[in-house]
Parts: sequence; structure tokens; C-alpha cells
Amino acid sequence: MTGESRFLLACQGQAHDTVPVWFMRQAGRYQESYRALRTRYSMLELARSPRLMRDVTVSPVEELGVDAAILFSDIMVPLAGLDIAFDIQENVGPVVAEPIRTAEQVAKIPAFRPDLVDYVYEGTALTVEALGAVPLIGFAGAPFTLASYLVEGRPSRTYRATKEMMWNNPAVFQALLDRLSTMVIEHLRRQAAAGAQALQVFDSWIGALSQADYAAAVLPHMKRIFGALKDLGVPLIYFGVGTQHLLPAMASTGASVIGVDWRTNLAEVRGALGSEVVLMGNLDPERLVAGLQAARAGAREIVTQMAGDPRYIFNLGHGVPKETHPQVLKELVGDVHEWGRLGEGSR
Ligand code: 1CP
Repeated sequence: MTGESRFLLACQGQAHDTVPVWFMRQAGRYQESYRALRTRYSMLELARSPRLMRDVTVSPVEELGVDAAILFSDIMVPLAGLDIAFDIQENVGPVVAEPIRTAEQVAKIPAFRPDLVDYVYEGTALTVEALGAVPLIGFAGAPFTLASYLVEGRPSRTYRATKEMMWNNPAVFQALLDRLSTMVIEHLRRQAAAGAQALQVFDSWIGALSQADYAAAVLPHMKRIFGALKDLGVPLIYFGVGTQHLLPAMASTGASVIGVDWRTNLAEVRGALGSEVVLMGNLDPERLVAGLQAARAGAREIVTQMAGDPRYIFNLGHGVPKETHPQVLKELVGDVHEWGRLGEGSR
């Protein structure tokens, strides 16, 4: 890549040569290099070592030729700075030692101590140095999605205990989201200070909420978070799954880029949200597992619709599944770059 990053240019709606592409969870189990490292280190050991973090973050850039890197970490990692004990269990995901269910537990959460997770910011700086011209996306989990793990104690499909707290103990729930929001702001600001050129907030499970619950319980926190990051002058990406009904509200938070899942038609989202917001997405990740033909067909349809839109970034509708063949991703990067040029005339 020469000159200014096409990913950053697209984030700013400025002219660039072709559609930029990166993949959520582009570092992970589908990579041979990652599986080899995981025989020696746990996921959290990788995420707590600045050097290993750097190597894992850079690997998909080298292996696939994507236009951006995302810091290798996890949304749970900064919770160590709130003195919350958790683990990431193989084939399960985040597990919290003592689920947070009561007013007393929320009141006891101490102020965020970024020095306790300094390895993230050290790793960010090392990674930025190693990446050279390829920009690094820093990230954090959104307060609702983080709260879902803290309250449930582990991955959930219903978010029953979380919703119960939201409806039956709104003051406690709001206090929890407030503490998490403060942490998210500080954690993201530190990553930007260490050199991250864009910031993404993952609200993966927010689609479980109705429009009314989102507006009442979550939206004010998201506005506070994006408002508090605005002066950094870096692109702010907001992503969630199953968010068709929430997209206008999500676009009202102050985020400059909205990540959408595969259920939604991007051209329709563009129509609904207007021409200012940058859109990112939205290939069905299962197409990657189905194989190159299915992946290419899906990607071609999306890129054909969006090529020529200066505010568009190709991505998946969610993360790369671990059963993905790396060659499929590599081919897709080349395809998207090639097809994306079709829209050049209209830029
Ligand atoms: O090695 C392993 O087996 C651990 C699997 C794994 C990995 C590779 C976990 C556990 N986290 C990660 C890294 C990770 N997590 C990254 C960096 C990798 C990259 O994108 O290149 C990022 C951005 C995340 C963010 C994350 N963690 C999210 C938001 C994105 C999303 O996928 O929705 C969420 C919801 C988590 C929680 C989590 N951590 C790990 C798992 C398996 C899960 C999901 C559990 C669930 O289904 O609820």
C-alpha cells in the first residue's frame, strides 16, 4: 500500500483507490500461525504480552493483505483494571468468577486503573510501530455487551439475568453501565494515545434489546462514550449484531462508522441513514465456511452495490469462524480490491 491508508480515507469519506477491507476476528483459530502459538500460550497469555499481542495482530496483515489491523485483545481484558476476575475458557468464551447481580457488588467496583492493564497500551505502541503504513484499530466492548457477561457470568442466548436487572433494578443496572462506560472511555483514549488510528466499540449483543429499551437504558451511555472520544479526531466505529431495528439510534450516538451484520441490505441502510455515515460490513461469515464460491458470490453482490460509495468499508457481518480456510479470506481481499475499483468513476 502506498500513500495514505484507503481504510482511513474511507472512514473520512475522502477519495481513495478501491474499497478497503478488513475482517473482524481476523486474528484467531482459523490461522495456522495462531493455532501454533495457542499450543504454548492461553488466549489471555497472548493478550497480556505486548510482544505476542503485536505478532498476532500483525499476522493477518501479512497473511491476507488486509487494509487495517485490529489489536489482539478481548473485550474482557480491561476488566482486570476494575478488579473483576474472569477467565476465557476454551470453546466457551468469557467466564466471570462472581457474576455481578446486586447493588452491593456494583457499588464495590473500584475506579478503573489503566496501569493494571498497561500491557494493552504497550502492545498497542509496539504494534503501531510494526505495522508501518497499515492503520491499527483499537477497541473496547460496549457497556451493555460487557454487562451481559458480568451479570450472566458467561455467554448467554437470552440475556435473562441482564434484562431482569435492567427492568427490575434500573438504578443498579444504570450504575453498572455508568462504571463500564467510564472504563471504556479511558481504555480507548489510552489506546489512541499509544497510536491506534481508529477505535471500535463492539456491542455484539445489543440486538437483543427492543428499540424502547435501547433508547432508555443504553443510548445515553453510548452518546456519552462517543462524545468523550470526539476530540481525539480518529474514526469511531460502532458495531453490533442483529441491529436492523436499532441502526438509526446507533447512528445518532456520535459514532462516525456503523458496522452492520449480514441480515441487512447495505444499500437500504445507506438510504435509511443518509450519505454522511460511513458503513462497514456485511458478508455472512458462514459463507466463508461454505467455501470460496459462496464467499465470492456474497462479496460480489455487496461490493457491486457499494462500490463508488466513498464511505464504505468491506467487512463481515460478524467475526471470522474458526473453520474458515485462510485461502478463502486471502482471495476475498484481492477480489474486493479488484471489484471495488469499478466504482472509481463515480468518486
Ligand atoms: O484462542 C481462543 O480460542 C480464544 C478465542 C478468542 C479470541 C481469538 C476470544 C475468546 N477472544 C479472541 C480475540 C478477540 N476478541 C479479538 C481480537 C481478534 C481479532 O478480531 O482479530 C476481538 C476484537 C475480540 C472481541 C470480543 N470478545 C467480542 C466482540 C466481537 C465479537 O466477536 O462479537 C466478544 C463478544 C468477545 C467475547 C468473547 N471472547 C472470546 C469468545 C469466544 C467470545 C464470545 C463468546 C460468546 O459467544 O458470547
